[in-house]
Amino acid sequence: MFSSKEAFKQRFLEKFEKMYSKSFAESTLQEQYNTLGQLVREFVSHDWIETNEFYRSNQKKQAYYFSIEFLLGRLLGSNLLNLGVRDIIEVGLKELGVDLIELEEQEVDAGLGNGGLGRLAACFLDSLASLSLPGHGVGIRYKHGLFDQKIVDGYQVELPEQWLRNGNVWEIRKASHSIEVKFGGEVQVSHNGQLMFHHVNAETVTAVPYDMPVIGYQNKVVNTLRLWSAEPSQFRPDKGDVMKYKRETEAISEFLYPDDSHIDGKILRLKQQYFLVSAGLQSIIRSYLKNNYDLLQFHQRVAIHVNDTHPVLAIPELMRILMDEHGFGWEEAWEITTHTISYTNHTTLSEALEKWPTSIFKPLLPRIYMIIEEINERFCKQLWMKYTGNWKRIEEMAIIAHGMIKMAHLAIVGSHSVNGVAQIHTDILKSREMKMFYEFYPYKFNNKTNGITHRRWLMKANPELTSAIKDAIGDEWIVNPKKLALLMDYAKDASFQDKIFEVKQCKKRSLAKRIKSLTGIVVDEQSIFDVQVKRLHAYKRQLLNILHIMYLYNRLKEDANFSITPRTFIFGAKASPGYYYAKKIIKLINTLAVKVNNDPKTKEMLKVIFLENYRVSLAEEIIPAANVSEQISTASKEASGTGNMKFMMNGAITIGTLDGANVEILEEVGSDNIYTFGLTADQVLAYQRNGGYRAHEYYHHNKYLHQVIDQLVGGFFSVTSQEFETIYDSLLVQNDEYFVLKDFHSYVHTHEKLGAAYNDQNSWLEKSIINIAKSGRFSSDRTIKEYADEIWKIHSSKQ
Ligand code: 26Q
Repeated sequence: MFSSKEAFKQRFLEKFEKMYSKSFAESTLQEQYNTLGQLVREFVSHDWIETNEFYRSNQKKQAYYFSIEFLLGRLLGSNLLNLGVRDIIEVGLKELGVDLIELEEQEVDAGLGNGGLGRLAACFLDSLASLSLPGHGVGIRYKHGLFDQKIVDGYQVELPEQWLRNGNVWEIRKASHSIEVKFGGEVQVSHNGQLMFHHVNAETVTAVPYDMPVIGYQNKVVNTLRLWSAEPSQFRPDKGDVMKYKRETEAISEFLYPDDSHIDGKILRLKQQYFLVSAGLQSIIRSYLKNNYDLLQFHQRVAIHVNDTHPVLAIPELMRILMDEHGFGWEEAWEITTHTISYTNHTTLSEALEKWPTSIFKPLLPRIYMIIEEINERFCKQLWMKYTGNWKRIEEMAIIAHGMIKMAHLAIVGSHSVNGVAQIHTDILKSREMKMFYEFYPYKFNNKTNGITHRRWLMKANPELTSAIKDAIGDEWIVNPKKLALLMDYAKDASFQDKIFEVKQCKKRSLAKRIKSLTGIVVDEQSIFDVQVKRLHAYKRQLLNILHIMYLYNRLKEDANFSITPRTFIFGAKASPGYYYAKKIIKLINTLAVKVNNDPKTKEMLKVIFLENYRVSLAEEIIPAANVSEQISTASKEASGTGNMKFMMNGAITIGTLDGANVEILEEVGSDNIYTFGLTADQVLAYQRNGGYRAHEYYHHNKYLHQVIDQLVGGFFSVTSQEFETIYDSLLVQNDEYFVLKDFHSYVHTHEKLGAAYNDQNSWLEKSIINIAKSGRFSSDRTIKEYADEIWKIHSSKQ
């Protein structure tokens, strides 16, 4: 159907007329986008059916990636790329007077995630399909994704996001596959030869699946992302107050929680988690049984992965289904469950470790609570056998203690694999956060360093770089990204360097245009584009970046001999709505921007840009244009980071701490091609242990640092002196929990080296090419192969 542009044009026009019953001359961009999207979706139907049929008839073991977030972004462009029809369609549309890029921009991002964890899930789906692996996503179809951010007078304002406002061409509602999920009520026990548990008086919610195709890269594989939506049940007995029931039911899939670090223990969040898990599992088991498979072999045919602890109720839910609905005894059910489930940890921040008070949990999920109690009791008995008399240790490792259920403990005990997301993160889990569990279950722990899909983050986001690479080394790297290493032969090649320079300039030019249209500010395309885009968090230290810019500004103002290569500092970041400090940092960036950008003495040298509403589609414009990638978290705090990989793949040079996957980036590119600075994780951990850090000493001993900190509260900005007091206090009154002051000197110095290096363009371009060449290791294809081989034991249909 898309074999020739003529065939495409004809189908496109026919489709348009069918959908809109008017002449194409009257079409709007939105209608054109819908038409194309619908056409593409129908085009993949055949392969979708075939893929499912293939998995079924070949009895393929299937993996399901359960995640509370999938941060997909736009789908049209990446679907066309993966289908291999982008060029034909682009030409065909052009002949109809339609610009494909303009159509792509009609699509609203599917922003069903907060940041790293949700985007990782999206990259994994792309890699699973592209590697012809039987692996699918299971998530929630939030009516509203992550809030839209507006900046008003420098402050973040949140608006409800409305990704479904123009419909969603990629999804198919499958009402006939609906599932009933039960909340509340009580558990009755009966004795009928064996103990039987009945969940009675429960409130029922209907989970309706919406399926989205996940298209592999030119391999005819189409996997499924199944997103569940909560609707009022048809089968609910009349219990009065129908409107209240409807409201409360629909609330379950209404909003994505906008918090990615702080757990506030809201009951609705727990409902979301159980809703996802119960609907997901029941539906997997339903189709499993339809194939006449034996549940005793469940773990040989199905792998279930829980993305952080959010879907960890999959463990007691699978136990419940096996025991209460299918008559299994505890031991058998436990054997099946633990062999089915695997778990990834994404954080060591204690405030982000999920805990639920039993007082909330028990009334909402009484049967699940009983099962967790039983898991806990049996686990504690095992602990007692090994650590007899060591009450303290048992108490610390217990799943339920002091009226709280610790979800990470449940995840470790109820799964066969526990992994961190970068080597240093896994090491920290093993040696600190989860040390006691590692000693008890050493065989469960493993590392799976994160990755990103090079299809979206290189090929789609940067077609110019893609063709430069292809011209040099061919296209083997597309299916085998490690082959990007062939570029090493070109790192010193003057004409390839020129090309890479031209590509970067081209992407900087486009971004500069975008910046102009979004903010009205003109930036110098010759300046260094220095970028920090990620969620706003104290530990990610956007503040360190700001203090450095203030320092540069002061030096330029005060010392006529001080000069720098002109720089454009670009920020993008959303703060959780309730995170007061993070919101102040946004205000600080914007306040600094106004000051710096308008000062006649510095405005040729320094620009500060805050791009509002940072999201996947904006990332695709920003990242290819970056010269410098800021990855400056306090060492030990960033589990992996994935932005770091996207920048590297697009030829930016990292300035970063030895944290998360930066460590592995250093390992790949060598110390000449990345700028590392600051405390190491061990040093940070040692300070935390011995309490030996005195932030104010750094304030007193570094006059530049002293100056910028004073400026936060001293009338330097035209705001009240209270405006940034919280930030000032975090540094000097609260002793700078994230070691901003400690690392300041090292950061400034490293920036100086980096700035000097940029001026030697040949050597800079060489570094840039080496980064691209070495980025193959960070393709999520590598990561997913490791999960598939070592954890899930699933196999490619091409084998
Ligand atoms: C949980 C319960 C209640 C409310 C919110 C949450 C919640 C939601 C999202 C907690 C955490 C998250 C997201 C965490 C996250 O994105 N972590 C990042 O994961 C990336 C992928 O592994 C890593 O690269 C980052 O280092 C890590 O910060």
